Amino acid sequence: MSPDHGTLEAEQSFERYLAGRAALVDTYLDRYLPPESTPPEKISRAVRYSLFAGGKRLRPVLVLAAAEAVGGTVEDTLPAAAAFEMIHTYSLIHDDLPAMDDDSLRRGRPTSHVVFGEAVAILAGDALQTHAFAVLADPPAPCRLSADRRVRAIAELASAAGVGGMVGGQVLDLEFEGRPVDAATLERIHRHKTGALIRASARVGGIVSGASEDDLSRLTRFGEEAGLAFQIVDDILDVEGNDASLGKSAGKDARSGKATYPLVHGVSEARRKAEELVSSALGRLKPFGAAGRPLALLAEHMIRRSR
Ligand code: GRG
Repeated sequence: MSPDHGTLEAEQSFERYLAGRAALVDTYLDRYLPPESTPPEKISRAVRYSLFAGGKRLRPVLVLAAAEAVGGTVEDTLPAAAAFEMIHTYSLIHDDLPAMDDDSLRRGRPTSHVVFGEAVAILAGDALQTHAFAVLADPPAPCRLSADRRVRAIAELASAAGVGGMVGGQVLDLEFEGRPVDAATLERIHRHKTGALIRASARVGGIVSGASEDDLSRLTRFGEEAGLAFQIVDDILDVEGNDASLGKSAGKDARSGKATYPLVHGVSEARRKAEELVSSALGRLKPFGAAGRPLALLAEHMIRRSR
């Protein structure tokens, strides 16, 4: 990573590192996306409303930290980081729709369809999805990513977000609402619905940085374990958190009969499983030495978080 963006040591603490990287992502997104005044204004406002609502930016920071582990640069990685946040935000907008989870609170604000109406919320999600692939296909300077790496990153993101990943996981999640699930099915839902995008964040950080096959395998395993741990913690927070602390409706999983780790395994076993997964994920990073430290701290942060 180039020194002008600050190393973890220079930033002194992980919280400052995280805030600094999240701010880089926000600045990039702000410059890349059409201003609110761009006609038709309603859709430009709706896109920005959800994107700049205070999300934690964990996926884009994960892309940046994975790139850092294998010697990538911020300039060449930011378009991919931004693309992951756009896909993630689209998924949240659509997930909150009346046809899916029917939620009225997200990132501490009324959801997109509550503010802009259902049609515009659907279109804002669609717009974010197409913007994500546009920025990866044709990233503005100073990014100098080769066409080969761009195509690989696009393929990776498309497959993680699509039927074999997030969309497929969401379908399973809806299908099993209110029905008993066994442990294997629950893990399958989690690995697809949430895990696929987190796994791909780690992989794409490696891909845009020209990681070796061995390093890419390490990032893949790391992403799989961290991704599942992330969703287990999300399930626990839904039980233990509240609307104000989470910025979304707490207790929603139980009310809508969702398949969750606390439901199937109990809270303490769910917590133990998340710890075990992250400990294994951290082990994958050892060969990266100091360069893998931000990634390691990010994985620990993902399971210690309170929102
Ligand atoms: C609608 C195609 C489609 C997919 C939806 C990811 C997803 C699939 C739905 C989101 C529902 C949900 C609450 C899943 C749990 C895990 C998750 C993605 C939580 C939100 O991610 P955070 O905590 O959110 O990183 P912020 O707002 O900080 O970005």
